[in-house]
Amino acid sequence: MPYDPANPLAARAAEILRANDTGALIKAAPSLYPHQWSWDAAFITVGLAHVDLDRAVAEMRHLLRGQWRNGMIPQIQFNPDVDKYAYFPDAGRWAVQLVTTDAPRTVHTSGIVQPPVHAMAVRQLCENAEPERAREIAREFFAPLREWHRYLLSARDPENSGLVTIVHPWESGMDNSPRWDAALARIEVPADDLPPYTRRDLTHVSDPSQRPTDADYDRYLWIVEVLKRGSYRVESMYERLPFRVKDVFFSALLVNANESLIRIATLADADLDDLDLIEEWIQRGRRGLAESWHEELGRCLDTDLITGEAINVDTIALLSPILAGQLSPTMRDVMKNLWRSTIFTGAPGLRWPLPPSTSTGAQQFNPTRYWRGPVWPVINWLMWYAWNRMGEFAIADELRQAALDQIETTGFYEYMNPLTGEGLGTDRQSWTAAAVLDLLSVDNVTEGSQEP
Ligand code: 2M8
Repeated sequence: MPYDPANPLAARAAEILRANDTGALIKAAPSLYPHQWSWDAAFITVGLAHVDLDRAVAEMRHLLRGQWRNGMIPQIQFNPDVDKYAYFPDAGRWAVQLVTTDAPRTVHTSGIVQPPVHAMAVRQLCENAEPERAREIAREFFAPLREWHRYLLSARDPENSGLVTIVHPWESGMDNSPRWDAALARIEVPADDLPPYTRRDLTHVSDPSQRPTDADYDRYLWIVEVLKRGSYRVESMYERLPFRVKDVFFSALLVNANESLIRIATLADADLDDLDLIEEWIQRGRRGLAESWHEELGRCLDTDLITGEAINVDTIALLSPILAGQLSPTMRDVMKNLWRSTIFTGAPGLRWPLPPSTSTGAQQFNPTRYWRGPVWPVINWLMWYAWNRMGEFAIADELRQAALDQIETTGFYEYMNPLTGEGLGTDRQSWTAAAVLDLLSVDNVTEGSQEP
């Protein structure tokens, strides 16, 4: 279904993206996030592809200006037009150009990553384009995406496990999820060695209880310091890094992204060697996820590499297998039951049957604090996309309806209280708008989403 400006929700979503567009990049949010974030840009591309394909292509092209020579697509590309005090840590704090020649010379970026949803976005661009234009788009983006995935499967997987190691909670995209509590709590911040700083997020979100704590912020900044002192060369300081986790959600998204990359490679007439390589990455990823499955618990879990222990917390990451897809019939049932159980959409007291970022029954559940309970519209979108891809249309349709109702009632917030439906964080968040645009184009996604 093409974008319909007569639909008020769609028109409002498109207007939010236009308002957040600086002409060069689309800010993740009007003031809390005034730069280009990596996975936000990919989600934005997915939604914008319905409204203005060329602008969506340009968004992805802009993001890739920030790609490092080692293939890494950084978490943030800084907007040169905003005041350096608008967001912290700013480009000066990351200082990537001072410490590594891998970073681009003229574009300022941070020095870590975010989840790899970019190939999925480029695949969406191709699916929304006429055949010749689709081939052009595939040819433009194939090699940079292949190098990005190669980076993740080499520098971030020295064990050859098929699972990606994240070295900072920000890399997971779910900054202060309780998944990271124990690993983070272990980090001792040497007070005399952490350069002073002022948080900026609290000037935009009036209630500090919706954001991470100061103690966690110190740890976030300390890991940045360690990475900077090691010139952001994760491979060479791997064993010394204070935070090292095999992230199943990230790794499942990489499997999904590699499947999209196969499609892009085919359209781009890539070499057979490339196709074989990507196929091998997919198999490796699936093996890694299978090994993260704890039969006795019935769960797919992250592993803290420093202790060697599995991280057993009831968060949205338990649903990672559905992102990778191709589940056995048994596993498919396990995931469907989990989705409908009281851990997720069947939890008592939910305003809508939408999955809380941390289960309402978990001891760490907090309905208003960042990634510790609220519902995230962009995660609803991702889950909808995954269920559709698996051919589970009943679940997907129910989810779509609830996700759209939520936004229609609450607004285009960054996250919502799962119990009251109250909008939290920033309003007019770009990826929330993008999710709405794609949710409103059902026939497009449903038809094109059989398992690869
Ligand atoms: C949040 O993260 C940034 C750091 O990357 C922050 O808290 O300042 C997360 O929700 C992340 O997933 C998201 O990409 C970013 C921008 O929307 O905000």
